[in-house]
Amino acid sequence: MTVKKILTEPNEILRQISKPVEKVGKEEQKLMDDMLETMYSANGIGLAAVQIGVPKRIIVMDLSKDEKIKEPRYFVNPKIKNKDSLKSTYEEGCLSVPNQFAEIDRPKKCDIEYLDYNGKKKLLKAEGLLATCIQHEMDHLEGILFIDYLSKLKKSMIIKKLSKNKSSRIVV
Ligand code: GNR
Ligand code: NI
Repeated sequence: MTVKKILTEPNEILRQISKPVEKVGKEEQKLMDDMLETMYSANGIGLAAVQIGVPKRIIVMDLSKDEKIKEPRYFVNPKIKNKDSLKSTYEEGCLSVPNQFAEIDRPKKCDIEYLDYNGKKKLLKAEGLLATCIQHEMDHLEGILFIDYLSKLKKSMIIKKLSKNKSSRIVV
C-alpha cells in the first residue's frame, strides 16, 4: 500500500466527473488499498479516488472512533436510491480544502446502492455522520466540493487563501 498525494483546490482534476468502474478487479482493489492508506495518513474519515488524481467512481471511508479498531468501508459506483427530505447540519472539512470548515445542510438519511471491495452489490441505509460523509464523497465524484454550497464571497475568500498558501507553499 502506498500513501499518495492528495490534490487540493484549486485543481482542475478535482472538478472532473469520475467514470464508472466496469469491473472490480485487482487494479481497483490496489487503488482502494492506496486510498485507504492515504486517508489514514491524512487523518481523514473518507476519500474519493479523484482526490488522489484518479477520476473513477470509488470511495473509501472509516468512521471508527478508535484508531486501533479499523472499520474500512469501500464503495464502488455508489448510487443514492432514496434521500430524506429532512436535512441535518454538520461542520464539514475536506482534505482537498485544507484547514477550512463550514456548516453544510444535507439530507439526514439516504439509501446507497454500491459494489463492495469484492464487487458484490450492496445496499446501505445511512444516517448521521455516515450519511453526511457518503454524500460529501459522492459530490467529489461529480466534481463538487463543499465550498460550492457557500456564498460566492465565502467561497472566493477560501479559494484565494488556498491559492496563496499553494504559491508560497505555506500550510496554515
Ligand atoms: O476527513 C473528512 N472529514 C469530514 C468531516 C465532515 C464531513 C465530511 C468529511 S470528509 C473529510 C475527508 C474528505 O475530504 N473526503 O472527501
Ligand atoms: Ni472531501
